Amino acid sequence: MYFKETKGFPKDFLWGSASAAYQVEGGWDADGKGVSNWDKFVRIPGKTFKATTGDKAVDHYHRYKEDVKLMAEMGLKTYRFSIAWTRIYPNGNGEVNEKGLEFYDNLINELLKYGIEPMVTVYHWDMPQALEDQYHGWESRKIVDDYVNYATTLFKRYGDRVKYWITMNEQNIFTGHGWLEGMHPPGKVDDMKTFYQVNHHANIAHAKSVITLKELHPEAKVGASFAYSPSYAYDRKPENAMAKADYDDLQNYYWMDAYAYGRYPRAAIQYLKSLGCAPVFEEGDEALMKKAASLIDFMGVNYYQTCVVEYNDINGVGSDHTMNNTGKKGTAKVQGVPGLYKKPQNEFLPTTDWDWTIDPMGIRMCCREITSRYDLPIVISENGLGAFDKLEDGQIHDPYRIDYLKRHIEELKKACDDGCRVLAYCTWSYTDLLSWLNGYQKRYGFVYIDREEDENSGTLNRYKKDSYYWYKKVIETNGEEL
Ligand code: BGP
Repeated sequence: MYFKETKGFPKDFLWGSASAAYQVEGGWDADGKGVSNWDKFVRIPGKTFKATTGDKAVDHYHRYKEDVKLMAEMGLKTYRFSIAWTRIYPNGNGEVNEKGLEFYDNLINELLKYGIEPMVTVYHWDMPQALEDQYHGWESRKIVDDYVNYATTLFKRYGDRVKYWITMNEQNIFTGHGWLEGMHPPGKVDDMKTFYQVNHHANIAHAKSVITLKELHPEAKVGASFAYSPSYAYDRKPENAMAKADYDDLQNYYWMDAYAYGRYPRAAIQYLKSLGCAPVFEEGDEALMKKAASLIDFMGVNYYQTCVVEYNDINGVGSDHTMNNTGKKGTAKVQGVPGLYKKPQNEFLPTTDWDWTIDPMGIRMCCREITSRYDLPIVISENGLGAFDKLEDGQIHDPYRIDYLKRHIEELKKACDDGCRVLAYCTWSYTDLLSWLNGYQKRYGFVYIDREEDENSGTLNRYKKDSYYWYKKVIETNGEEL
């Protein structure tokens, strides 16, 4: 039926929670796993908060049964997790590692045992280092075949049990942090031309894998997860409204249009051409992107915050390649693109300790925009609050997290009432885990994990936070009781 007849969350709504392999698994060299770009990057001094690594992470690799049991007790409907490419193909291509495949067989079977729908992210940033060494990873078109080969292995092995697939996690973030900000591997700065080419390779890898998945499993549901920050024009000054249009074309539609329409926004390409940075297409790319766009089933949205956009003249602020990674509130600086826009703080909204704007209504705006522009179903694949939590007498009182999630879910419910077809809501994250650049002190989970930045501290024991019991109720009542 085209129009929804019910209000609130649909009956079969997937209440979920999410993680990523590098952030939870640990076992970084266990059972034949290869070295990833992140295994290497975290060892470069100064790259991560207090030099934290995912070597051990929260040891999900060895404790997945305990973690899944906690999910089952909570009543979780779906668990979104990613697969480590290096467990499947230690060298990125070549020999497949059966032990790695088995780990995810076991995890998937464990989830299904409790009726939890597995939602698999094919790529959540941990690329085999061997591919970096062979041909500079995403910079080379060669990665397309290796990615598709890896993805196809997953589709064939798990496609009988996994219905929901996410090809890429936050392509905009891993490429932006990797080639413009120097904060993620390969740590390059302001390399605009490569940044756009890398994105094009990722789009082709995504497109080919979507097409392959649908050939193998036509009933599968697939999309990509985009880090979506809707924007507000600073004020009603026309030049600020135009700055917003530039921002949206270059920062939001550039990715979402690629997934949903199979093309890049025209104004963005014109701008990139003027800088000599437009991506180079191979013959057939356009058709591939269009075909994949016609096949995707949903737009995946990782929603954390909105932003304000103001015109920024040609001599204005650029990016100083920093962000608040310490949790010292108020240390983030205004960043921008000279000649286009800058992003001042929104004085109407509070922020987290890491200076991320808290804007529950933004999640409704994401849904409305996607519904109007693409008319696609939506999977909220991440949403959550990073905070300092305290374990006291085996308990963690996190009313701030409950409040954050409650207000976002209220707005999401309104989006459903507005007619948006929202299929799932995954909080970030299920257990506490490694924050890529912020160590273990920035916590997101419903389940507290006893560990600090230091590899040898903490028992890694699991504790349910207050928010765990709260979300259980939310699931039980299908979002009626918040
Ligand atoms: C998203 C990533 C996640 C996760 C989350 C929180 O961008 O997909 O992997 O890390 O953000 O971010 P952070 O850990 O920086 O607080």
